[in-house]
Amino acid sequence: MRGVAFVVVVAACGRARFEERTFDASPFEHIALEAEGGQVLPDFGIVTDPAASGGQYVMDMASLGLTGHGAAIVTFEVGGADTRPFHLWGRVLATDPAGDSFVFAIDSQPMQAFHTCVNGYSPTWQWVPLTPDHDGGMCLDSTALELALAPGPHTVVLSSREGGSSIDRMILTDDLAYVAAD
Ligand SMILES: [Ca+2]
Repeated sequence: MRGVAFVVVVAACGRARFEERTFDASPFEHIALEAEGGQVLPDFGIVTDPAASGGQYVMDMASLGLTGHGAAIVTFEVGGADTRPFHLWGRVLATDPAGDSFVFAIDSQPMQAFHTCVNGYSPTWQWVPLTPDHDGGMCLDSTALELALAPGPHTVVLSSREGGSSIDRMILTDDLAYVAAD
């Protein structure tokens, strides 16, 4: 039977947040993060939605089109003893091409586009992997990007690329066959 543990992490800004980890017999590590669980800087904002995990999600509140302000910053910790590949999944709302991407970075690694349209558009929440940004943002490739993560603390930064883009929750997993779903 699968269970979850909640680790309280006190961020530098003084806000407590919850990092959820599985602790069943699975050899894999899954780290689930609420997008609204860390720092949210304008023009990003927190929106209430009963269909969102935790009842809230983060939206880029900037005007539609390419923008440059705002961020959601969430810290997490990788366990284990070795650097290994992870996939990142996001629970996103991608209704149309006007608001379907963020800029994404982990730690000091190069920033890249996170296209939330790689599984198509939908009026409801869907899970999508972070993918390599090699198709010019045309959302043609839904192959998950491998992120090499060492044990220890890390920071995810989502910043503005297209106003209206929305994200609810993220899962980092070293189970490279895992497909996130509700
Ligand atoms: Ca959420």
